[in-house]
Amino acid sequence: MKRVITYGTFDLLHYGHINLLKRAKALGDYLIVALSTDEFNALKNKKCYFSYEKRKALLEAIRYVDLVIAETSWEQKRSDMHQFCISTFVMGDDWKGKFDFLEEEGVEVVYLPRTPEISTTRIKEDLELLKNKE
Ligand code: C2G
Repeated sequence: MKRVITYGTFDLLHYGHINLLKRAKALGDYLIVALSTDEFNALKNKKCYFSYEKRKALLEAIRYVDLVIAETSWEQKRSDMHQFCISTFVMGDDWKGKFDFLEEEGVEVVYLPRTPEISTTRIKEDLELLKNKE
């Protein structure tokens, strides 16, 4: 059983997130998503539209996702690799190089190309423009 993990906020879930999760799952047999809590997002200076519970429910409905756990700190990754018997750690390549240290824990670190054009920020900005046009 090859277990894969990825981390993120996944607010206003969109096809860029789905593309990432689909490719991450294809790297193994079991995909865990460590979902940023509302409190951790405050540390990341991210204001979410959906609460943790709603973002969790959305992710759990995705066929590629096998388990959603909480991401509560920057420091939990090393221990997560062992606690969840992870083979492969995956992130979009906007994080390229930032988590290479996890190779010291015996896991493969993979950065996947981001899906261009789409982001939660872009969605919010475009909606704001639409609202101002009304
Ligand atoms: N992503 C992507 N393509 C996009 C948008 C996002 O591949 N167009 C990927 C990101 O690279 C990330 C994942 O989707 O791997 C989740 O994106 P965010 O929710 O923005 O995650 P982030 O806030 O970067 O949190 O400890 C790590 C952090 O929790 C990552």
